[in-house]
Amino acid sequence: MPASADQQGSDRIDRVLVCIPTYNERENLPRIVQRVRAAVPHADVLVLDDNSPDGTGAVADELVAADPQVHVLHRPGKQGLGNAYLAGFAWALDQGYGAIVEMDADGSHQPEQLPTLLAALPDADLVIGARWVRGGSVVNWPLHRKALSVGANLYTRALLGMPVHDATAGYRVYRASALEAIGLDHVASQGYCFQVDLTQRAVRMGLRVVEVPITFVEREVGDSKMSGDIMRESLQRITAWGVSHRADQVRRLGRREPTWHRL
Ligand SMILES: Nc1nc2c(ncn2[C@@H]2O[C@H](COP(=O)(O)OP(=O)(O)O)[C@@H](O)[C@H]2O)c(=O)[nH]1
Ligand SMILES: [Mg+2]
Repeated sequence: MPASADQQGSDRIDRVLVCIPTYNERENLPRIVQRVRAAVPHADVLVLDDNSPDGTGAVADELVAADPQVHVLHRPGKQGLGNAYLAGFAWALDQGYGAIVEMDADGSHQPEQLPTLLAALPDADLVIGARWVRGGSVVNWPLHRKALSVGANLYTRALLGMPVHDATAGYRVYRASALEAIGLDHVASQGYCFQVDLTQRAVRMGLRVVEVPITFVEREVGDSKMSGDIMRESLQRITAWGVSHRADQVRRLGRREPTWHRL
């Protein structure tokens, strides 16, 4: 297994697919798709809709009919953000895309910043659009959401010891070869901790993770799907990964082997 997925040399990183998961984003979807198409005209779009009760799926069908660069996967019901992305990634790899983007539908991840993220990909396997780095920011988030995000990142760093400042961020670009190297079959995270899960898998494999500062803008239309269940899943899984990582470190120290977080 090479340290860098780039060494495989098989990626066509100019073949870009922007994956947009949607649950009740009827009003936001046309606007975000139009912004993506304007900001990065060579990128294709894949909408991942979980049978939204508000009819987002029908709106997606209209966009698909109007533009051959827009695609949709209709899924039977709400199965979580991570689950939607896994379906999108499998589709992207099957279709031969070289750069696979994660982007929220609600405008928080500004398509106009995507060229900056893509510009970092030649020297990276995973580019994270980061809020909690110098130059990064969050606009219009209430104090409790900021505190939750900063706290989750501090907790994640403390437990997992990763050299990443915004492991929970959802604006990302993966090289196809990075997703292939990570192997998606064993990823069980369904909700938002999916982001932390893939970050730790990438770091553990020695893939190049680069953070690029972004300005995250809170949605103006529609409701957040963040919930107590999502937070509980994240807390439980990150704690379990942390305990297993620290136990592994102790075992390796006993055998005088290097630990993966010292990159
Ligand atoms: N397909 C799908 N999309 C989801 C699901 N949960 C959230 N999303 C989408 O994920 C993105 C981020 O969700 P959002 O509610 O804005 O989370 P927040 O930004 O953390 O408040 C949005 O595009 C949502 O529509 C889900 O279960 N399935
Ligand atoms: Mg949002």
